[in-house]
Amino acid sequence: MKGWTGYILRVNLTDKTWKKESFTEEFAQKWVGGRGFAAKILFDELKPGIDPLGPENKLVVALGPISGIPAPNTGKAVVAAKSPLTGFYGDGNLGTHVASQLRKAGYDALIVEGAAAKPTLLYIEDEKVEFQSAEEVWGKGTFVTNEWIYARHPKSTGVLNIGQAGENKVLYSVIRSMEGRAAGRPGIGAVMGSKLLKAIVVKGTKTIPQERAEEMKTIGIEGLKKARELDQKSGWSKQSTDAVLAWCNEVNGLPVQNMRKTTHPEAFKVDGERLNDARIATYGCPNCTMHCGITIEDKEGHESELDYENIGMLGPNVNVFDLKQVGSLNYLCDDYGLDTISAGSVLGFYADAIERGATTGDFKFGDAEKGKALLGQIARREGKVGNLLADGTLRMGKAWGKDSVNYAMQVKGLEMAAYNCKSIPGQALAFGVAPIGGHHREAWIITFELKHSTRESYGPEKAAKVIELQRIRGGLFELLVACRFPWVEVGYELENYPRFFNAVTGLNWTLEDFWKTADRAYAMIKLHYLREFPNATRKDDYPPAVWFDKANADTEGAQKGVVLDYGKYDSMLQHYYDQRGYDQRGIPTKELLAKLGIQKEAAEVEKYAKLS
Ligand code: PTT
Ligand code: SF4
Repeated sequence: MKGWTGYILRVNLTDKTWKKESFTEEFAQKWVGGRGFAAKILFDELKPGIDPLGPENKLVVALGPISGIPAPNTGKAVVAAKSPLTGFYGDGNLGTHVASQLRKAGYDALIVEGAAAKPTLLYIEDEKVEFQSAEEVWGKGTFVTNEWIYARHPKSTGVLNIGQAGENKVLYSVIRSMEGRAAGRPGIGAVMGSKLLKAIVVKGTKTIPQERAEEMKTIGIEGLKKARELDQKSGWSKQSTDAVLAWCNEVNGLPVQNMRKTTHPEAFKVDGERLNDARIATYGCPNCTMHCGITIEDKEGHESELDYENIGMLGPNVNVFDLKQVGSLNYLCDDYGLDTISAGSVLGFYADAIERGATTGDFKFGDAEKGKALLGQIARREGKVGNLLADGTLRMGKAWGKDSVNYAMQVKGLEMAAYNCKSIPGQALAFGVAPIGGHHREAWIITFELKHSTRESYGPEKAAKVIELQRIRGGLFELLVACRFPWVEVGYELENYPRFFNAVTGLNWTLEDFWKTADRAYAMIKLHYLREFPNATRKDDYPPAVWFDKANADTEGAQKGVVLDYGKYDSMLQHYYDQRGYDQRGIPTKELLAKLGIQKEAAEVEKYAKLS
């Protein structure tokens, strides 16, 4: 089997043992890698109902057949576990040297099970696995932990680590890597923390197996050059992801004041142009020629790396329009290891709830200083407020009672990213049906919707576009595993990816083959969901109620008075289910599951829930 190392490293923290396990070519071709491997492994190995923060949960780090190989933007890894935030499968994707180092060490995936008795650093070097003490950095932030690790290992080493938020099991804590990389929004950092696993350090000395290595080298290097050319021509990385902020503000799609408003006259102060002006350095993931990580100096003088989602949620969503202050809030999230999107949503929701009288407190929209203090309380789970806010918006809304949950900007427990969709139905659907909860990664339909389609439409074309994007973004790129930005941002052709895959594996796949594997991975995640929530309904695929609430419509501007329409949303959802072959609850039918070759998994789910 070429293209895959053919091995998974299984580590048990409880008894400090490890095993090198092989997998079959059938497994490799069926699940490809990344999210596919993680979803299948966790489905097979986790019993439904287990405590996500208990030793029964497992952390999976999974790579794909092109991870770590010099080719456009392959320095990425998928991290996954049962999410403590959403209660079912959750994952994230981050730039890290782990992508190449774990594969050079001879593994396509790492499974971490059990829990350590003391703070631990897991050290992996080929066939050497060590359980080292991390007591010296337990209680410390991710920046100090990184420095501590890099003082002992070269910068090319693969490093994953957590901050205080992960240690204290904040339900939306992330895993961090390198200078400014982060992933695992649904609390995958808390899973590491619950295992007293402070860091994973990986070095490998082998060659990643490739069927046609010379061909791969040529097309990979060509690809890297092409991605750089396309980026330079388009000028995208000048403002990087934040290029979208001014546009979102213009089209009434910006999250302002806990997504109550969709635009703000001061938004320009935190837009891509201002970000580029304030730039002090640029960072990126390994194997990337279009580095998009822009850092600025924050209010306290720290270097803080900002992306659009971070700015949108920690800036306008909490009415903070001072870029340096947004930088400070972002720096603290990075250091504590809090997800910036959920953190911004939590702060916005808290200020909103105080304003509406749902709870009491002294935090107001626009108060960046108090916001910073709150982030510390959250990361330490300090006091009643810190402890509640550490649990995310859904639990906060439930605790405050009455109709508070309606204002929690989340889907399936995961806070939504920085797109305010009360007048953007397709993107609202994309959030509603994102398999792990309110993530924009799966289908970012907003630009298609506003530039090439009819904004008001709830028609089948919107459902079709969501599926097309899910197959590419949540499928192809999460399975292979590579960064999607060369394709999505600068137009690097999708057809290149099967070429890479075929060169490393010797297979002859087309994009169509990837769509089938993508659909299988999505169906698998739905099976995780149904097994954990046997009473799942289509309401679970709805965005927050407030987006349908006339009283919450914009009071001025081009989208004045517009909110989502319940009946029309529901029929668009039905188009999505029909086109995907899902039943009325949004669950794949037995017929579809058989077509995707996952009857065995379906039978397992039927022990707990009904399939149609
Ligand atoms: C992703 C989510 C995003 S998506 C952002 S900004 W974005 C936030 N980044 C955070 C951060 O930073 N620090 C922090 N403490 N929390 C953060 N939470 C938020 O997490 C990221 C880039 C970006 S920048 C995006 S869109 C693309 N995402 C990709 C993806 O998901 N898959 C893929 N194959 N390629 C991608 N390329 C792009 O990578 P989650 P990164 Mg992130 C600091 O993980 O859980 O999926 O949530 O990975 O290495 O930092 O690169 O406008
Ligand atoms: Fe990382 Fe940005 Fe390059 Fe993607 S484009 S690999 S997110 S630096």
